[in-house]
Amino acid sequence: QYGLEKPRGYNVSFHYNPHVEYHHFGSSHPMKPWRLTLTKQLVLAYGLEYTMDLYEPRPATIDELEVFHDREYLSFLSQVTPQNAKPDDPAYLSFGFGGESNDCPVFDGLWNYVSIYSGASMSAAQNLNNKQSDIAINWSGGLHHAKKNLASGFCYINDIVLAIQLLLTQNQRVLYIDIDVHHGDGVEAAFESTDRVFTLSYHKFGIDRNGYPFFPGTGNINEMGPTDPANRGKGHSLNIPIDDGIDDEQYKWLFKTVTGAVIEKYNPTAIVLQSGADSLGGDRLGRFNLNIKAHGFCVETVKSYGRPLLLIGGGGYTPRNVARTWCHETAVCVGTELHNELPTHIPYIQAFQGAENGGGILYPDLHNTKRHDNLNTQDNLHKLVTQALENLRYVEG
Ligand code: TV1
Ligand code: CA
Ligand code: ZN
Repeated sequence: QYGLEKPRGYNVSFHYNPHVEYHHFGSSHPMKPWRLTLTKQLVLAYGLEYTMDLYEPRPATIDELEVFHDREYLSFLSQVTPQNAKPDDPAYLSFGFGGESNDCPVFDGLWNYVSIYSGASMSAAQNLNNKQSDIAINWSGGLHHAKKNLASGFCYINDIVLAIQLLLTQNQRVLYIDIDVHHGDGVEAAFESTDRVFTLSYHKFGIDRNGYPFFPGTGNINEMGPTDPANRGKGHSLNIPIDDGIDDEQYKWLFKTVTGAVIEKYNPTAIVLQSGADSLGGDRLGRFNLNIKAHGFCVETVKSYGRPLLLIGGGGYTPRNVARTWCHETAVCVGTELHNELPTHIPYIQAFQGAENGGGILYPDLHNTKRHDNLNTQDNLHKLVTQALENLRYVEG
């Protein structure tokens, strides 16, 4: 059933509601929904819309979101506005809003924003369920930190958990893979008590010079889910902690070796890949040194296993490179190669032009923007892989 190269290529669907673009977290906030406008413009400029089925999904309803989130949290989230918000209301802070970091601000249209990106992930999962698509894409989703009653790390609703819940109605085992530079803690926690979902996250892990852990501070190699031997979910999480500055060859080897072992052992019938673009070199919040094609290699690798695939976005804080990467990965899904010279007639072309913006090409060398020395030695990475493979002992295919 799996692994056979399909002669006609893959049916790819693109789930996107353009209203998501017009939301603003606040002027200095690193999360910029208009990176999705840039992504869409590149996808259109390369003509990729003719190679996929396009969907404009409706927003999710509060009842649909309640499959994962608590009712009290949802009713607060659906009613709070910048005008009526009371930062001294105990509910406000306890649900994760505002606070000192202001990672999760209350902004205009917040409820609209969260129900749009969630609706798109659910629409993508439904397309896989009814076999209309082999690969379904939602670049506006991937908000992996949200908990059932807590906003965290720019994430309010966990669209990934909701999509996986839908996939579980048709699949015995779903594999979740997360290449965002941050640990996919919310998805891991949501499925910690089941063996029907395996979560695998690659991320920066460690304490900074200033003594703060890299957000969210979890995801060391020894964190494999619950330790209670009676818990079905024991050992069904794998975390790959990585240090600053990892390069293309190291990451590709690490990803291929570990992901390959997990897929072969767990044998999932569907895969969800969170393709956060903050693992790229030069990302405003990231620490890695990956180029676009090395990031895309992860999509190629997962695609090559031929299982139904839900591909979603996530982090990514240098918008022009987020757009380049997700456009490239859309092309990887449909199986075409894109020319390096960007089409010049596209809106927002200035965002990609000039030496500091990547010189008008699709694949600029992001090593040139490197701000982080590579602290990963071959020896460390080999030990990490050995430990990772050992951690798979609880998995029965
Ligand atoms: C408002 C304005 C909020 C400017 C937040 C960077 C800002 C950050 C801001 C920021 C920022 C974080 C923490 C600190 C925990 C807090 C989408 C001890 C310039 C999936 C979320 C990172 C990543 C949260 C989300 C992190 C994702 N980094 N400027 N906030 N406290 N929060 O460290 O995984 O990509 O940075
Ligand atoms: Ca990750
Ligand atoms: Zn991230």
